[in-house]
Amino acid sequence: MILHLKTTATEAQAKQVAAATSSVLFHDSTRHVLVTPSKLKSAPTQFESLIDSAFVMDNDLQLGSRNYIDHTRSVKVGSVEIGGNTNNTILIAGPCSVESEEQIRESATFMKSLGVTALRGGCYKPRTSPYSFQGLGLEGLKLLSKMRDEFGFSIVSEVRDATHVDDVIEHADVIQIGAKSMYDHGILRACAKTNKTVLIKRGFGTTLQEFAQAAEFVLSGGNQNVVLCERGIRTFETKTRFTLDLCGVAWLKEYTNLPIILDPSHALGYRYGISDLSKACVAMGIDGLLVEVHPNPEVAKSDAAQQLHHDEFTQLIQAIKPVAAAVGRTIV
Ligand SMILES: [Mn+2]
Repeated sequence: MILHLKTTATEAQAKQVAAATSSVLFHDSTRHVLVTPSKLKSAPTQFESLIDSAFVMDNDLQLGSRNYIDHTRSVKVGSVEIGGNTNNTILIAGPCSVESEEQIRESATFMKSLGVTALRGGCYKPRTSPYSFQGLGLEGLKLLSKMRDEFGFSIVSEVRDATHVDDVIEHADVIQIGAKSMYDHGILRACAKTNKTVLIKRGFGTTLQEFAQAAEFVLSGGNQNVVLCERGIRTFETKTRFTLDLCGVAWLKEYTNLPIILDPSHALGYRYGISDLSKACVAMGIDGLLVEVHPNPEVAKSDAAQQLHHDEFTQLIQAIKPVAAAVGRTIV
């Protein structure tokens, strides 16, 4: 259950209700909000005079639930709003990894020429092998900051573990929590303390309920700027890298109030079908699309097989625009 306290309730009173109901407490800038364990179905009568409204939930999908907020929340990606009253589908694009200043500048120059406003690039790579390229770390984040300053992008970059979460929060506009890190409570709690937008990727073995509950850690810590990103789950199929779960996207749209971004690149794992998949994603009326693009994918230090060449990405944008228009959305 979610309890909104009256704006006149003091911090001490809020803490008292929280202790009595075993609730998580945060302040959403207008009022104290308490989230009780979902088994609590009615507000305790002794605190009735402090409570403004109560929302009863049937499970621990609470702050992110449509039963709490019956529309998609408005969240900012840099200066661009998604969700809320907008029909925006934001394009987030760039290389898998920041590899050098020349490479990221070439990417940035190209993205700017296409009107892309959100540049992505990994600096701490959660690789499956310790012998693969691990990313440039802080040096990479500084290069991304430089690209923001020079070109005006918002920067999307990934956190791999809690040791550098503060560096990513400092340098990025959108903190991406990777599929392999979304259970890391150190990262989730650190992201809850900032107001920057947090993009949570679904783990490839994560159920939809677990995925939505990862977002609850950030929301209940006080940061309401959360978006969910489906990027493929592991199935019996081995011909593609993962299986993009569009059924799961339908569920997320129906039951959660968070903007949804899709990542076809990591799902398929190969260049050849990214454009077709992107059209399918956009047709679902999603809030954003995240695509890996590299100036020279053949020599990319990570995810070489799936990153698009620049001309392929130009064609992808042309391909998705009429699909977006057909479902009443605008690519931004
Ligand atoms: Mn990648």
